[in-house]
Amino acid sequence: MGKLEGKTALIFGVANDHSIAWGIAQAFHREGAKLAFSYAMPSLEKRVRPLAESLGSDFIELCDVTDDAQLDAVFAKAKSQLGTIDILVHAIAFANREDLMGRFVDTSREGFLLAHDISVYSLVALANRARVLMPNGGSIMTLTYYGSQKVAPKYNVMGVAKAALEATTRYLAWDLGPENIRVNAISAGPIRTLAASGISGFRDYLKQFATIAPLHRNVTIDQVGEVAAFLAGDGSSAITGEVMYVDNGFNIMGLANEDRE
Ligand code: NAD
Ligand code: 0WE
Repeated sequence: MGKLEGKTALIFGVANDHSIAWGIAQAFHREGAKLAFSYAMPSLEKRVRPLAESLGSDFIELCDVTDDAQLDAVFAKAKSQLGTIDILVHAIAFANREDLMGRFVDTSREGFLLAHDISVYSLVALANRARVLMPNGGSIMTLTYYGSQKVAPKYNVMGVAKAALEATTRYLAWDLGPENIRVNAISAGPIRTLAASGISGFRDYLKQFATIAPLHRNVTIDQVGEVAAFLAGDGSSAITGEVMYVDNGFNIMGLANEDRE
């Protein structure tokens, strides 16, 4: 029997079959969860619908997380169509492309607020709507990156937003603990997804990562999915407010050793 049998998951952040959220959805499906999906823009429906349907899902709703009315609509639909949920996945980030090049010091107020609205506040907005659909407790998770802790050149305003996202994870864990809702973050190593494809030099970034990481390879969306399934399930019932690294050990390193291998 699957670890997530009898559980329902609402997943935000599938754009295509490279998305980390898609790796998570597939892992949840293998463990027997019922799945529901939300996508950001009308143009994504043609990609997301067939993917969702391939895992037996018929809940596929539009929601731009910057719009409270769309947030309310998707949760109203979830209440009527799903009843209660057990798992919420937040795999959403966005910053203006020009803020992911050049210098952080040049970030505009508008760019800073946009990155934080979409990449951080959205977790609060989703959690507060999800918790009322979780009368039996639940598991909420988000995706973060090590650029929150240490400077990753060009990650810039996203690094600052990820630091806020990780703090948000902890404050939500404290607030929702009494409702038996756990809130955790997965800090994934770099993966070539739609969000990464716009980044110049990402190839070298992946190569450098695999050189430095103790396991000397890159991370896959399936590997992130397996950890997400663990965080979603009862096996992690004592874990909340945590940032779990799924990065082949990259984050433990202080100095690189270019000679090894
Ligand atoms: P992705 O492009 O597949 O997913 C990002 C998602 O955010 C997309 O589905 C996009 O539609 C959605 N999104 C953007 N603006 C939105 C809005 N206003 N409303 C609703 N949805 C919106 O890329 P991904 O790499 O799978 O990213 C998922 C998460 O993983 C992000 O939080 C990202 O920061 C994080 N992450 C990525 C990597 C990496 O290297 N790819 C590493 C660590 C963490
Ligand atoms: O979180 C991310 C990427 C998030 C992201 C990506 C884009 C590209 C296209 C947010 N907004 C946008 N806006 C766009 O217009 N990652 C962890 C992947 C990533 O992005 C980087 C990285 C890594 C790793 C950017 C610079 C340096 C490293």
